[in-house]
Amino acid sequence: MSAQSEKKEIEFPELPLVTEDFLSKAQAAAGCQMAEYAPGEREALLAGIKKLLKEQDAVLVAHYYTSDDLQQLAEESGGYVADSLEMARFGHDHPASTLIVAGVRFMGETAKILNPEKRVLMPDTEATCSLDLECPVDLFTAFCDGHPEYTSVVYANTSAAVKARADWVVTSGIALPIIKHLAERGEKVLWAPDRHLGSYVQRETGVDMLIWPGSCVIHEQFKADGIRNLKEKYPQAQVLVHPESPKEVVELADVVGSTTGLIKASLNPDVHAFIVATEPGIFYKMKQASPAKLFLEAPSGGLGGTCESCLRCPWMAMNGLRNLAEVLKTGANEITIEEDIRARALVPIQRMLDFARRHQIIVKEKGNA
Ligand code: CIZ
Repeated sequence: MSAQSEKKEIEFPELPLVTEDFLSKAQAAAGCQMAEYAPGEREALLAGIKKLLKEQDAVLVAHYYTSDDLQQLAEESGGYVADSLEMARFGHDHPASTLIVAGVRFMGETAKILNPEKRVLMPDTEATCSLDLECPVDLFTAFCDGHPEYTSVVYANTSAAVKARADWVVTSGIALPIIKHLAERGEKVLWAPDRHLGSYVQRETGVDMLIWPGSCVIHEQFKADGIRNLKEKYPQAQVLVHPESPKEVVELADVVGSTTGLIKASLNPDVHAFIVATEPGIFYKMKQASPAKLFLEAPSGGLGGTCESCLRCPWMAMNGLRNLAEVLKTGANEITIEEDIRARALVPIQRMLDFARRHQIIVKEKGNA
C-alpha cells in the first residue's frame, strides 16, 4: 500500500485481519439482535440495576451506539449518554467512585486513563473495535519509529498502549481543527488507524499525511448507490454521514460529522427526514429529540461479517442488561492499565482536551443532543 502524499513508496505493515469468522463469533456472543427476555425479566433487571447502581456508588455512562435500553437506563439513573470523550469527561466530573462504561474496550480504557482513582467496570471486556484490532502497538510503534519526521495522531478508537506512543489523540469531532493546527505549524502527520476518516481529514486540510489502512467494519459497508436510490424515494431527506464511511458515501453527505455532530444536525428545524450513515444506535437520541421526524438507515451492501439487514456493531451489542447486572453484583470486568502506559497515554489525550478548551470547541453541550 502506498501513502497518498509521499513521492517514494511507503510500506505499511500487514494488518491483522478481522475475519468474518471472528465477527460471527462476536455476533453470536452478543446475540447481535436486541436481547429477548422472559415475561417480566427486563423490568426486573432494570429495577435491580438501578438499585445496585445506588448501592455501589456507581454511575452508568453509555455510548450512543448501545441499545435503547442501556441509553434510557443511563439517563433515568442519573448517568449519561454521549460519545467516548464526553463519556470520560462526565465520569471525571461525576462524584461516583465507580464508572460503569457501556461501550467498547477503548472507551473503558479512556475512562480509566482520565479517572485513575475510580473503579471502571464494563459489561463485557471482550467488546472491542475493528480499528483497535487493526492497529496493534508493536506494528504502530515500528511504523512511527520508521518515520520520525511525522507527528503521530491517533483516533480515540485505539488501545491505551497505542495512545501511549502517540503525539496526539483525536476524536472525530475534533480531528479537523487539530490537523489544521498541525498544518499551520508546518507538521506532517502520521495518522492511524481509520483510513476513511484520515483521508477525509486530508482532503479537507490538504495536510501531508501518511494514513494507516484500518477501517470500521460497520461504516465500511455503507453503499453510495443504495443511498442515491433511497434519496430518489425521499428527495427532501438530508444525508448525514459519519466520516468513518468510504469517500463515495461521504461525497453524498449534506452533513459529515461525529456522532454528536450528526445528532446536532438532526435537530435542524427545517429538515424533517434524514438518511443516516452510522451505527443505528444513534437513532435513540435522534428520535428522542425529534419524534415526528423520519430517520432512515443508510443502505449497506449486506457484506462482511454483519447480517444482511443489520448494521449494529456486534461489539457494542455485547453490552446488555444481564451482564450489566452481573458486573454490578460481582465487580467483575474491571479495567486496569499499567501505570506507565496510563500516564503516557494521558499526555496526548490531555493535549486534545487542552486544545479543545483553548479553542472553545464544545464537543457536546449538556442538555443538547
Ligand atoms: O468517539 C466516539 O465516540 C466515536 C467512536 C465516534 C464519534 O463520532 O463520536
